[in-house]
Order: sequence, then structure tokens, then C-alpha cells
Amino acid sequence: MTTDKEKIIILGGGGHAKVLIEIIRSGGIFEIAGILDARFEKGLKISGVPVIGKDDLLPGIFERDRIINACIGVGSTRDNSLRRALYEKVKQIGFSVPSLVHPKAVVSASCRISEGTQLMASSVVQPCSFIGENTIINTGAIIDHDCNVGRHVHICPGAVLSGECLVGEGSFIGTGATIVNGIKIGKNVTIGAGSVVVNDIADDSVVKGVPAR
Ligand code: JB2
Repeated sequence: MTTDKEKIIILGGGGHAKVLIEIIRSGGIFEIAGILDARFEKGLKISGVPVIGKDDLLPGIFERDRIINACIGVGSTRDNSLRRALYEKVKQIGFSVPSLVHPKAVVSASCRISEGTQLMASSVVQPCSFIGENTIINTGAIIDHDCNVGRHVHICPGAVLSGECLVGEGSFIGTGATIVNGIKIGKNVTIGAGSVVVNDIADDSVVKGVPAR
């Protein structure tokens, strides 16, 4: 059956990819052409999507197959550098990386969502907030009003940013962490799961606990 939907390729076939496959399907805009992941045999199906090979296929997929959309289906646990590298790789080839928003995410009309951002089910982005490229706002995470979240950031499930917070690029806010109003978190910071952050955090810090230290 041919469809007039645009095709999209997914890099990675693990848990994060399964979540994204559901979001893509619910949006009804893209037809998933396949998964690239060296871990799996070609032809294996993941959530009904065939593994078609490894990342070395990307140039041909773009040039020959004319598939121009890519999805970074690799998630992150603390370190976002692989996601950043994959995003930069596909952008360098020429791919678009659509932002993917679950239909049950709550996204204010006055917030700005950048290319490649992924908003999972029950996530909330409130008025006047900005979300940078290739950033994950994971399941049930809350970004309150007037926040600025940089690119290649991962806001893990259930984490909460109160109003007017800033998160620098590459940072990782662990599951269920709470950031109180107006806090500035630097670049490449790791906040441990369940932490409560009540002071600004410098670049490259790793903090955890209540209050986070
Ligand atoms: O360079 C790569 C690459 N590196 C790892 N290119 C491609 N195309 N795929 C790559 N992968 C693949 O990503 C691995 O072979 C593996 O199959 C997949 C990662 O799957 P995993 O199940 O290990 O984690 P995940 O990235 O899907 O999800 C993590 O992050 C999420 C946000 C987990 O920690 C999840 O629990 C979490 N929710």
C-alpha cells in the first residue's frame, strides 16, 4: 500500500525508540521506513518496524532513497553526547529532524519547541518557555512558564522545572528531580534522580540529594 506520508528513519531500536514509534504513529504524519541499529539482525521487527541496517546506510537513505527525515531514537542515561553526535551526523548529511510531540503532551501555544525535540506523554511545557534542539522532555516531565532549556538536554520522566529556570546544553535532569523557581543550571550538568535543586549549579557539575549537592 503506498501512502502519501513522508518517510522517516529511526536511529536506535531500544526502549526510547519504542516510545518514539508510538508517538510517530499517533501523529499520522510520517511513515516509518525502518530502524538503524547495529545491535540487531537486519529484518528483525521492533514494534513492527524492520531493522534495515546500520548508520553507514544514512547517506544512501538520504541521497538515493530520498528519505529526508530522521529521528534520534537513542535515549540517554546521564550522558547526552551520543545523542548530540547522532543529531549532528544526520544534520550534516542533510536530514530534517522533526520535533515529535505525543498527543497527550500539554504544550502552550506561546512556548517555542526546536528541531528534533521529543515531548513524551503527559509532559507539560508552559507559556513562554523555550526548548532547544534534540532535547527530550520525557514522560510526565513538567517545564513551567518562562523556562529556557538548551539543546541536547534530557529532562527525565517526572522531573519538574518550576518557573523561570534555565538548563544549559547537554545537561541531564534525572527522574523525578525538582528544580525550584528561577534556578540556573549550567551546561553538561548531571542532576541525580529525586534531587531537589535550590541553588544555581555550575557547568559540568554532578549533584544529587535533597537539597542537591
Ligand atoms: O551510534 C548508534 C548507536 N549507539 C547505540 N547508532 C544507532 N543507530 N544506534 C545506536 N545504539 C543503539 O541504541 C543500541 O544498539 C541500542 O539498541 C539502542 C539503545 O537502546 P537501549 O534500550 O539501551 O536504551 P535507549 O537509548 O533506547 O533508552 C535509554 O534512554 C531512555 C531515555 C534507556 O535508559 C531508557 O530506559 C530511557 N527511557
